[in-house]
Amino acid sequence: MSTENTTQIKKTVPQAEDFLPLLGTDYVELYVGNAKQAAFYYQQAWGFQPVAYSGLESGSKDRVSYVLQQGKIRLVLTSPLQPGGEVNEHIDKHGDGVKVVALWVDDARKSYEETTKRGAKSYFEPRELSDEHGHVVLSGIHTYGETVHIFVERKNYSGPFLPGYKEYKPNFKVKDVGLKYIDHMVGNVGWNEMNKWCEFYAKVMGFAQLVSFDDKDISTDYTALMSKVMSNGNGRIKFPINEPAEGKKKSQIEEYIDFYNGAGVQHIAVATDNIIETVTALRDRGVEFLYVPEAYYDDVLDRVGEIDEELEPLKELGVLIDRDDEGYLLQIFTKPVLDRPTMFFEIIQRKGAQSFGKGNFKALFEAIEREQTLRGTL
Ligand code: TYF
Ligand code: FE
Repeated sequence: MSTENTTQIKKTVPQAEDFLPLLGTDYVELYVGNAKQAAFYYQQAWGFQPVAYSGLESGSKDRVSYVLQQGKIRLVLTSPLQPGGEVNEHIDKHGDGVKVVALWVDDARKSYEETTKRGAKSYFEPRELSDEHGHVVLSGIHTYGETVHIFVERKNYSGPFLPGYKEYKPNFKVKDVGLKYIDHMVGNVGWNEMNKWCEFYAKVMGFAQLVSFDDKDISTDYTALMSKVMSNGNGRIKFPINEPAEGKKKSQIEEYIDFYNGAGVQHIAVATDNIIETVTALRDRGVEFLYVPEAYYDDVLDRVGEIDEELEPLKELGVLIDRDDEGYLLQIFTKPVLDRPTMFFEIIQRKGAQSFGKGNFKALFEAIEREQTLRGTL
């Protein structure tokens, strides 16, 4: 190729070429004490359907994993079958929690190269796995705490999940609750570590900070935390990062860090296109949500203006409402889904708004503080 030609090609390449194109979240894997019962919980309460399984019956002697799906959301629940080892150590230190945030890519080798050459710490080098359904390429890097990202290249694979997993279709089917995809996943990191991890996502993974009016500059009573939102190039992956801040009361982020023994995933926000139906179904099945005082609804419409939904059911369920210049959003938060006050879920319905609910922080953080008071950790 002539130099002239090369120059021409370079000129046509967009300036900020995405060196890590991400197609979406591939799966989220939790290490848990009892995967069978956790799977039952996500099935019965959350409406996830089992799709694949790996364990003794499929030749895995030391660990068992259940793969559950709803909409585009894939959850993997993994437990150890033997003493010792990585999974036990993770559970011993953190309790149940997210180990892997897997990212769907076109090229897992390139994803590994591009990120490790920019400073990512390797979790494992690219490896190819195959079975009768084809092959996948996986690679992995570390992020905050003991959490990792695994790049999943599955364009040459048609099996139910990954090689090593068997299709798993129990006769028992539960009705889904209308969850569609993962909207964002939030990381809690240690004191003064937010910028370091935002820089990691910027430099190592090519993300940019979403400079919205959501930057939580924190010095009120309620919001003893700082947060920035990092997003990948096409906006499909959004990772807000929180750090604790000094406040009048103990930061909810510090409480998390204490109980999780370090940084980790704080909440998984899942999208629905009918939050009233989704939350009603979840509540009927026993999922517990943070309580919001009725007074929140007295003047909420003055703040957010007209909305398509009726206010009464939103108030009855405790759904929060916020607006930005692009539209509005509806959101609600569960109580922690584990005994430790660590991970929880957010249900979110976006009606144009691409922000994260800044207008709700006061009500939300007061609700969290009421729970902290009950735990005696405030
Ligand atoms: O993801 C977000 O930014 C919102 C708000 O501890 C939020 O869901 C921020 C911090 C937090 C809980 C919720
Ligand atoms: Fe959120």
